[in-house]
Amino acid sequence: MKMGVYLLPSPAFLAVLFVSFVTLSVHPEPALAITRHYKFDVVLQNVTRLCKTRSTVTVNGKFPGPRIVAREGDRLLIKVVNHVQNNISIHWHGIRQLRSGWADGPAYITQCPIQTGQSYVYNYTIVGQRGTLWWHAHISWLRSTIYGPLIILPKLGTPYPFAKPYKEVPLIFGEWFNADPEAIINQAMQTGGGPNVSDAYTINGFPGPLYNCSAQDTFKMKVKAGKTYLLRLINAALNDELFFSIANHTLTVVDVDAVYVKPFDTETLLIAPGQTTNVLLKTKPRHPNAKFFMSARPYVTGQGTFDNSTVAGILEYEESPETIQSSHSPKKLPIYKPSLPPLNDTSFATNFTSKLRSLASAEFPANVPQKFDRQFFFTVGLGTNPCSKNKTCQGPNGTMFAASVSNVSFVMPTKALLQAHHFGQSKGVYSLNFPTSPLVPFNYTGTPPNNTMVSNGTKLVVLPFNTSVELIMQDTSILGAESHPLHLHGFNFFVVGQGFGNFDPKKDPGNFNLVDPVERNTVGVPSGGWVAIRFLADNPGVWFMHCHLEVHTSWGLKMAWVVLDGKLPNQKLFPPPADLPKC
Ligand SMILES: *[C@@H]1O[C@H](CO)[C@@H](O)[C@H](O)[C@H]1NC(C)=O
Ligand SMILES: *[C@@H]1O[C@H](CO)[C@@H](O)[C@H](O)[C@H]1NC(C)=O
Ligand SMILES: *[C@@H]1O[C@H](CO)[C@@H](O)[C@H](O)[C@H]1NC(C)=O
Ligand SMILES: *[C@@H]1O[C@H](CO)[C@@H](O)[C@H](O)[C@H]1NC(C)=O
Ligand SMILES: *[C@@H]1O[C@H](CO)[C@@H](O)[C@H](O)[C@H]1NC(C)=O
Ligand SMILES: *[C@@H]1O[C@H](CO)[C@@H](O)[C@H](O)[C@H]1NC(C)=O
Ligand SMILES: *[C@@H]1O[C@H](CO)[C@@H](O)[C@H](O)[C@H]1NC(C)=O
Ligand SMILES: *[C@@H]1O[C@H](CO)[C@@H](O)[C@H](O)[C@H]1NC(C)=O
Ligand SMILES: *[C@@H]1O[C@H](CO)[C@@H](O)[C@H](O)[C@H]1NC(C)=O
Ligand SMILES: *[C@@H]1O[C@H](CO)[C@@H](O)[C@H](O)[C@H]1NC(C)=O
Ligand SMILES: *[C@@H]1O[C@H](CO)[C@@H](O)[C@H](O)[C@H]1NC(C)=O
Ligand SMILES: *[C@@H]1O[C@H](CO)[C@@H](O)[C@H](O)[C@H]1NC(C)=O
Ligand SMILES: [Cu+2]
Repeated sequence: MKMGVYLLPSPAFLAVLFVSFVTLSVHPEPALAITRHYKFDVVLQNVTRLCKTRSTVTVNGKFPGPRIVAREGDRLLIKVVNHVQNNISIHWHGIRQLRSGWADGPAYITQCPIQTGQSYVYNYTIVGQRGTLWWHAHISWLRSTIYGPLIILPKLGTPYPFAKPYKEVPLIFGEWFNADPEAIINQAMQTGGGPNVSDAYTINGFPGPLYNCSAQDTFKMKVKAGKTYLLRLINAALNDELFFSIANHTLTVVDVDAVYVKPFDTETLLIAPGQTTNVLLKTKPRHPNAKFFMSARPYVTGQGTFDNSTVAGILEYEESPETIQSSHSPKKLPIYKPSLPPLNDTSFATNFTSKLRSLASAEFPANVPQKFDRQFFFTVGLGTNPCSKNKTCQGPNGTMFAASVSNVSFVMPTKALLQAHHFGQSKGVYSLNFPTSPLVPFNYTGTPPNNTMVSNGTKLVVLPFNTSVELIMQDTSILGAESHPLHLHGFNFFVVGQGFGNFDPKKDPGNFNLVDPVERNTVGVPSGGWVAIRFLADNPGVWFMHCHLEVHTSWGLKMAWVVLDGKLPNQKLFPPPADLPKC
């Protein structure tokens, strides 16, 4: 049996452990921030799942990739060396990157890709964040195998706002494809059709026993009775939001996207690609003489085909001395399965997300902008592009699938936007005319318009430093309403309101929560509904915003914000690093 057991030692132990391969800066005092060095070699590795072996692009030959552990306040220097034929870039998902936008990672947005044989040192400091984030490739579909946890421990001497867990365990969900994901998306972009769906979901890289030829590849978590474990859940799946539950155990949600929330109990949770959720798992007081599945399967509202399979890991209790003395064979223990919501359970999704509230304590306040300087109304959804004359296309009615924000399907530039902005060379690269609201209003969630064609361009919004922004994102029913997990780089935002149907600018703002709304970096725009977010544009740079369903991003559901430097020296983007890749 492959034992996929990943147990994190307690934070105090980690501090000692890490000194062995971390270069300390000049101050060895433990309370001070340190610089942590990592090296990521991007290499091919044969990986076997579901009895199929595939040459896979990995970091350091590992799938999932290595775990980064740091403390709030630390600087990270991560040297990425590209040994494969693909272009590479890596994004540190959810890290604020204050003034260090050069290290954010999305290819052609903040940097040119790291080409074969080249390297780049990502250099950034973790400021005001603690919890679970993650890192992943941010070019094409390479994040299907290039991803891993990024764990931020609180500063030494700052306890968690909940009882110290006995152990901490990252659980990272992914999607496994038997075919090469790069070939899948390249073919789909050629034909205009929907890409092939995954063959399995995974937990820490393992599909588990519910798939054919997979029982050997099961993530197992061994626990002691009567303890509290902190599970750090990360959804790294490419295209699917997931429900997750552990049979016979209740979970307490304490943190999302590296921000503490008011704790609440739930049997099942929902996690969108890009999101993270920390939960406390209290184990049973005594060995239950049973094993328990930890299962995930998708939440789907769209109309296309999808991977409807279920991944399971196994929660096992360690034998107590009494059990070992008794004659039971542990192999014969019964195994319980959780019941997960139906695949289309929008009422569960709505109920769950409405429970998420910022902790909003004196120590961890919710700094919700109480007013806004600029308001934006964006539609998000699918659409089509025409098929070229001598081609047959596999999108709706012989067209090509597309997706857009406010009917602008984003065209990737061939130069990085941040360089173009910083060096005043935007001409021919991007324009600053992204519409503040749709140019042609329509009944967004009613009968779709006959013409589903999108426009396109590399259009951005410019914001002066410290602008407070309110943004309403409205799903459309063009080609079917669908939930879209929207991710904003460079900021956390507050989710001040959400609802179904069309946003009503007269009635809805009256119900906004400006006291303790959840603060995060990725939010699901409800299927056939809208969400309202607020953020303070206090981070100069060029910041990508996109759907974290990778297929929608490929189709153009993305745009970017330019935040200008402020007047003070500490309000300006750092100069570009010398090794910044060139296009
Ligand atoms: C992967 O397997 C192929 C075929 O067995 C082999 O030629 C290749 O060297 C392997 N690659 C790696 C990185 O081990
Ligand atoms: C990291 O970035 C900071 C801010 O730009 C800079 O002062 C420092 O020299 C950089 N460190 C390395 C090793 O490049
Ligand atoms: C697990 O839950 C099932 C269904 O609620 C129940 O029948 C069973 O007794 C429970 N088993 C344990 C060991 O808690
Ligand atoms: C998954 O989808 C396939 C193909 O549409 C269908 O045959 C199967 O019953 C579905 N399985 C589940 C568990 O819904
Ligand atoms: C969910 O799917 C079930 C079974 O396919 C269907 O009967 C039900 O109407 C669907 N519910 C919603 C809200 O779409
Ligand atoms: C919402 O969640 C609460 C608590 O888990 C539950 O009691 C209630 O039935 C749920 N409501 C819906 C509509 O699912
Ligand atoms: C369409 O056909 C013309 C003439 O045969 C050819 O030159 C062109 O490359 C084709 N375009 C596409 C998109 O296949
Ligand atoms: C495809 O064409 C049919 C018949 O003309 C029409 O009813 C349908 O709405 C079209 N679908 C899309 C997605 O345009
Ligand atoms: C929009 O469409 C919905 C669903 O068809 C309908 O109930 C609603 O009245 C429409 N709204 C407007 C303003 O036309
Ligand atoms: C959309 O197409 C239908 C059927 O062809 C037609 O009856 C309707 O008037 C069209 N609507 C618009 C807004 O053009
Ligand atoms: C953008 O739209 C124009 C006009 O419809 C079209 O010719 C072009 O192919 C589109 N570009 C992309 C990248 O989709
Ligand atoms: C890699 O990136 C460079 C710079 O943008 C580009 O010229 C080249 O075509 C890319 N190579 C591949 C294989 O995509
Ligand atoms: Cu989407």
